[in-house]
Amino acid sequence: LDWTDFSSGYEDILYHKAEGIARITINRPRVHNAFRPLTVMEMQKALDDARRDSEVGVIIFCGFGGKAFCSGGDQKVRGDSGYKDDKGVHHLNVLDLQRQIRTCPKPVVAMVAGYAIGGGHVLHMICDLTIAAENAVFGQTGPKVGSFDGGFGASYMARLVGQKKAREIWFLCRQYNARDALDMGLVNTVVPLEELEEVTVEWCRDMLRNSPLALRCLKSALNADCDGQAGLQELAGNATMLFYMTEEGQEGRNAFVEKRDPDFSRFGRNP
Ligand code: 1HA
Repeated sequence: LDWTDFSSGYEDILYHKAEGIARITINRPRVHNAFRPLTVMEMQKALDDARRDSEVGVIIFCGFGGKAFCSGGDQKVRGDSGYKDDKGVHHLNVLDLQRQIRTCPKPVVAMVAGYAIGGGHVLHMICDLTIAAENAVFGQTGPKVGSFDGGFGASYMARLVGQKKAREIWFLCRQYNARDALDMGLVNTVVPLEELEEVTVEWCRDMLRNSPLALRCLKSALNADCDGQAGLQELAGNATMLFYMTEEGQEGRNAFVEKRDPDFSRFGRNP
């Protein structure tokens, strides 16, 4: 793909777009792409841009270099109540990014080469699809390094792999290879590292050929099953959007703007 570079102004990430695909790359290979608060803020900003860009239909998350997708929170900037930014303020802002990925109405694909560990593992799980390279390594480390993600990191993991496996992954902090991950239902497919981007782009192109509105409604429907009232809000937001697209919905608006009573009489009542 002929990627156009939009990385200017970002320090910790690279941001590219091509043919309806946006690609957000964590660019901290010296620490296996661990994230600090700035990294997360930049990922949020790029994801927001990709969401608003009507030319973009799918978003890829990945890590720079073939060795790591993301190794979680940068333990070297971990303070006593969160991860420190340049001003010394403590953050757990990756939780906001997780919600942003889930509520993004466009599919988000994790393209995983190398380590997806700790908070980096949770990030790939949150994404709609995961394409893993054969060298991918998955696992949680929280109980080893004095952390845990009891939110999506626990409950959504259990939805993906079941309760027994989720407890094993969190309680033992083992590492799993790509084949294990595929068997557990943690990833969608495993491909040779050299083919990782090619296959990911192929999957993206398949989605781009399909109805964006159908994908949008399906994502919110699948979210709604897990996300309680917030999930229903998302799903219902799409119902409202569809209603706005109908003549029946538009009659209400027109009547108000034209200062007359609405006439809904021509709209049938389906059984
Ligand atoms: O749990 C949460 C949260 C929960 C709730 C709310 C918010 C949360 C936010 C974040 C997190 C977490 O992510 S906690 C889990 C944090 N991550 C980890 O515990 C993984 C730490 N890294 C490792 O275990 C290993 O590096 C590795 C299994 C991924 C790879 O091992 P390997 O191949 O032996 O490489 P290694 O030599 O360890 O790493 C290469 C360099 O990268 C080292 O740099 P050096 O010290 O030699 O200069 C290493 O320190 C650095 N590095 C790797 N991971 C991190 C890191 N530096 C800072 N933070 C890291 N996470």
